[in-house]
Amino acid sequence: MNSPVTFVQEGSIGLIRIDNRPVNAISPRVVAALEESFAEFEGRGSLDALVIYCAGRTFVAGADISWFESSDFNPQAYNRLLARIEASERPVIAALHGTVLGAGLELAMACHWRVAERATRLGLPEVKLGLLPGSLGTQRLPRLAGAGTALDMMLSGAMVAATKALRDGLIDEVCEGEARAAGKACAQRLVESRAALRRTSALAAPSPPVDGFARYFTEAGGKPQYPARAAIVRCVEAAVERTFAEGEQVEAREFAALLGSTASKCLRHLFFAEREAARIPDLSESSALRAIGKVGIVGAGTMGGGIAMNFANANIPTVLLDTTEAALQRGLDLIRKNYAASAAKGKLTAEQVEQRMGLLTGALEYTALADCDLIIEAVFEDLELKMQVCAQIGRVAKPAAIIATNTSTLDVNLLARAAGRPERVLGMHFFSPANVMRLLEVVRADDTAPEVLATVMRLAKAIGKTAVVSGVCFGFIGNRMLEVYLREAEFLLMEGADPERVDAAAESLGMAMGPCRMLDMAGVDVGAKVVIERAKAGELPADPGYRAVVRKLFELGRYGQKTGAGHYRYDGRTPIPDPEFSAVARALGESHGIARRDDITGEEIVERLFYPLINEGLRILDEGIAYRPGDIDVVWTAGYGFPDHRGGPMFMAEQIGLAKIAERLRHYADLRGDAFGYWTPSSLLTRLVETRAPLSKWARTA
Ligand code: 3H9
Repeated sequence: MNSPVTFVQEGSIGLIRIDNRPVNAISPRVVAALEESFAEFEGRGSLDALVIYCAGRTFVAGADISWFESSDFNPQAYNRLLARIEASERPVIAALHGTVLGAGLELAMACHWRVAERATRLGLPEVKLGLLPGSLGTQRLPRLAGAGTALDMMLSGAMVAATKALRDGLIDEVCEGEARAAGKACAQRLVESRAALRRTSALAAPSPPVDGFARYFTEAGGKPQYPARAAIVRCVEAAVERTFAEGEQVEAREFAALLGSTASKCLRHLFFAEREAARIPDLSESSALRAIGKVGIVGAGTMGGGIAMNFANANIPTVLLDTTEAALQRGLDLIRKNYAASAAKGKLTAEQVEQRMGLLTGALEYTALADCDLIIEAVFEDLELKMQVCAQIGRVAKPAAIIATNTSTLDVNLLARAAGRPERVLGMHFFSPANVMRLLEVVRADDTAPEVLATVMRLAKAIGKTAVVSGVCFGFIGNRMLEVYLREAEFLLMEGADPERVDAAAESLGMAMGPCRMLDMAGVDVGAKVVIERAKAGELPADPGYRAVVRKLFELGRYGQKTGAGHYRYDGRTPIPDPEFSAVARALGESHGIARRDDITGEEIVERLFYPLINEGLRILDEGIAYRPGDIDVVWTAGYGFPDHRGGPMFMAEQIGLAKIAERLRHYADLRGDAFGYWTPSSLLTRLVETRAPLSKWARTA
């Protein structure tokens, strides 16, 4: 196998080139090869300087994250190499391009000079993996850029532009051309000027941040589920108060502790799960992809407008269609308002707002969609209406166009047939607000052509979405599991647990918002209409106690935040416990023969909300609706506020133990009766428990 690192000599300059695609991640193999190449430079005493650069699209974007899972992971060899590079008596220049991240930036900071192409972005994103920079980033960055800037970068994990990095002292030069050539030119200049070598570890210890460490500790301590945050602050404090060597020890200790933490394991799992989700098992690499040069959206409401913004943001011309001039104008005005809000926060310039608005065209006639490559219907969630809209789109769309429905629950196979060309149709389920939420469920219908699916998955990435493929079933992956969760929340309410207790229990697990507050925010009416339609279609148990709460709230006009009352009363957006709701829940419980209990604990609430949801997730896997457990984790963490530090419901299930979950499901079946069958452990759960097979390794065989 070719070495991922090569050394060449050009005149009196040595060049080390790292080529370990896709992102030149540091692995044991790269460390060994780098050591070898650096030794070669050290051995050639006639050379004046060394340039380190990378092939491909980026400089080193970090350590190879899969390396952390191996039992012999140890950053020491890499750290020693960085110390050796820094100690070199001849100048070593890092020539940067692409995304210089984690161990890559740590390598750059160990060099004596850093030159970066203008489009380069730099960052220490370890915190997003529940880690901290473990190759002296916590010690070198504060010395270069100051403690405050270092803390901001490491606690956010965000990338900074080369121009800002230059202002902050993190790099020394921004070049216009290619990094390699600029690196060589720097090397020559440094040699000629006999400039003293600047070793980062030898720089004076940084001053503390302007407003001290207390604020950072308080903020980090407020998020104990993310232990990396406080650990980062402690490391920077060590950089300020102690010697470099002592700081090194603090960092090593903290890094080792985080590596074994549950939060980090969960976040690392999600990193790979998100990328794995983009791979479709039965699609060949060669599935021909189509360029999407123009998009059409039917329905200029909140959803349609939000969807349109995604495309305008990605510089794709978009036609927005509605039935009346007034509806269209309202939609466009709302988009402008959203962009103006971003501009007010400094996220967009006035020119960018105009440029994006300029990409949006309003239309009243379907013929305006004739040259679109992708047409998404985003009309009201009503099967009849959506069938009509799909049929109309099918009549005007060009033959190669892809037609997508933004339904959140309906049968995509029916809509695909209504469009008259089912092989060109799939679901694109955006989450509200569609311009903000990063999840996109891509629904593969029975006849969807591989090329159509592959094209939409690639497009999803281009517009910054985290896409997961789902098969066709009610609610797809996310809403089908949500139904289970909300149903159980309702039974708890009717048994006497108040909304605030139900929400507090869900939030104690880490959910962004408990089920009652969430439904009040999303709209009780929206949830109720789905339940009512499904009941009409005979898809729900006939028992009138089933989902009785949402139906009653709808009947009472308690739609949630928008009407000032739902499960709570609202003062603006602030929920206030409401005795009127408690009376409603009590009356419902009595009329449906649900026994009232006053011994419901927080633990019971958590188990009853999440264990049936996990059970449903396993059914979804067994039926082939989701390809893998990680896909379900991505749906719930990216779209439903499930805590990422728990890795998603399926990853959490494995941590809890599948046998325990099966046992508790049976316990609640005994306690509550199993009239609806949902306390019965699913067949996959039973099989996994019996065979003691890990869920994470499960893969569909059919
Ligand atoms: C670290 O450095 C610790 C050190 O301080 C101390 C220890 C020594 N490892 O995202 P993409 C793969 S912690 C392994 O789709 P993009 C990725 O799985 C690390 N694999 O592309 C995918 O593979 P596939 C700190 C990695 O253009 C492919 O590359 N660094 C890694 O949208 C393309 O990735 C980070 O946390 C990795 N580090 O975005 C950076 N990175 O095609 C994490 C990528 O088989 N990475 N892959 O699915 C990123 O943020 C983005 O990947 C990046 C490119 C911005 C680089």
